[in-house]
Amino acid sequence: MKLLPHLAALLAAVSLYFSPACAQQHSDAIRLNQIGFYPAAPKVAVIAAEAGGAFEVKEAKSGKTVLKGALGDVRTSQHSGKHTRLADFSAVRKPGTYVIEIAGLGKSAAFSIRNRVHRNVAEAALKGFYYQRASIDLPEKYAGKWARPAGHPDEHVLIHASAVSDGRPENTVISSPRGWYDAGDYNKYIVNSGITMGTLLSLYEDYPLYFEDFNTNIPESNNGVPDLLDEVVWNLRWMLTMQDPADGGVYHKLTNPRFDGTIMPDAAKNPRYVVQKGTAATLDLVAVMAQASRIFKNFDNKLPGLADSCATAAVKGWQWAEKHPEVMYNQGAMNKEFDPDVATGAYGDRSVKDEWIWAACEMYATTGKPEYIQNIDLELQQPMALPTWSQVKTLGYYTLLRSAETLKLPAGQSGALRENILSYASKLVTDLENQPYHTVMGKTAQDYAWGSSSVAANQGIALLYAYRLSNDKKYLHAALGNLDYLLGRNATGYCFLTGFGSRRIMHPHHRLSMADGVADPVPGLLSGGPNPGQQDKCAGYPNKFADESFTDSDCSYASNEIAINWNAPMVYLAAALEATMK
Ligand SMILES: [Ca+2]
Ligand SMILES: [Ca+2]
Repeated sequence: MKLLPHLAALLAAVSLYFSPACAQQHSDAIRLNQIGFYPAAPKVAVIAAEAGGAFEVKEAKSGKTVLKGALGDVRTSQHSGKHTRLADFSAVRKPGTYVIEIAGLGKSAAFSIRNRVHRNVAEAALKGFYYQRASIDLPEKYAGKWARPAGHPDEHVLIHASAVSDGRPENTVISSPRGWYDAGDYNKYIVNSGITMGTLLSLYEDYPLYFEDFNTNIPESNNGVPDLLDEVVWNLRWMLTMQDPADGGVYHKLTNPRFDGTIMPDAAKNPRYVVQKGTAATLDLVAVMAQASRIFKNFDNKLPGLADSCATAAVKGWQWAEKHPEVMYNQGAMNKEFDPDVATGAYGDRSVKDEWIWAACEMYATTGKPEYIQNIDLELQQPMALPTWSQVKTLGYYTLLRSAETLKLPAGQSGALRENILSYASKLVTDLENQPYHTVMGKTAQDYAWGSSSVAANQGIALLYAYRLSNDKKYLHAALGNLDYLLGRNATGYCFLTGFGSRRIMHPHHRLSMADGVADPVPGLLSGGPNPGQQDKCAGYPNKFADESFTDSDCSYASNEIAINWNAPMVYLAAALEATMK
């Protein structure tokens, strides 16, 4: 059978010819946003290798050179000591598909220059939440090859011994369906839902018009409510069930005692509990419900009564918190006192000062009643803190700024808010021109915290607020730079959003993606990103450098898990830039 090798060679040649994207091994040393660039935006690639001094931008199809340029000066990474050089091709503005070529290194993968270049990214990142939905079938019509039966109906959830109250003794059954799975696991946590919902609701409030025709092909598409809000409602209705109707307190989480194995949701049968009420969970719920009530007031004909339910829940939660101003969730202490022990994500917090600030700002913005902030130290003279699940005061600042005119905030207060955000943004962009990947993200090793991708995205959001306050394009461009970071211009060379890029995340720590038998991971999910803590001790980390401490392995919950509180700022950054850049 002499023919066979020839046939194989011929087929290989044919496939090489017809799939140029795969045919030519592209150079991994040319790092850039693997999706593309807006025509008018700055465009930068980073060369992470020793290279000659010149680069060319070529049309991908014709190979025609459209720009020849000189590489920038050598920059040295503060994390690894490695050298990089910049290829600035901002001058190429004509829409099209291009590659970058460097003598001795080869070509980059093809990328686009066009308007609305990140629209698909923004839509997919929001659709990522649909794939995380508990208690509902995901049919092929909406979920494609990731279709799956419903899991975790959560209609028979038990009151844990730590959560008993008058009228709800231990093992009382409550119904608490819907919501999103938090991350790679199947539990539902109020605290992490808080920042996630706040970020998505703020995105809507900041860019309402943009979401009028933003369709993510979900069951609620074309129902007269923006799909962003429909997705939020799936989790909002779950959150409402987490409040004890008798006293307004909110259970910290709905959880298995132990994590499920690597199984599909419909195969999970372990008992589920709601555990101890706490001040952080309650105030996070207050903030979300207050914000939701002012938004859904405008959709009362489509979602009758929802805004009122949210407003009532917010007030009841606030009253509970006033009586219990500092009940902390301490899982270790809880496990000593009560059974069964709970070993899932703790989301324990050391301070609820910031939760008080956030809830107070949202209550004030919704009701217009200044008494909500009267006894709260807003900490406006302190440096701004980037939002994380345990530090949420800045979500309140964003809301106060957005509502400054309607609330008629005193000039001193709105000035302090403005100064707070602008001075934070100004520090972010300082020394940008010396950074190895020319990004705000990664200036210090602290940026590479657990879930560092969300640091990049949240910095981008802060920069966008600074841009809208100042109209200074350096902030807009730095925000874009952090999106470039997330989509490939980084020290790992990966595009961190599943389903996108020429160097893709294929093995996130995500039970759904691991158990579904589909090779491609569930799309639209943001990988956590580099984390030098390397707490999972997985094999596969290339080294200990902060900016490279990443491995695309499903064992790597420390660098390659996904989480709703990381996806939300990704949705915000991509959609807000789309709305701004067009
Ligand atoms: Ca809709
Ligand atoms: Ca806190």
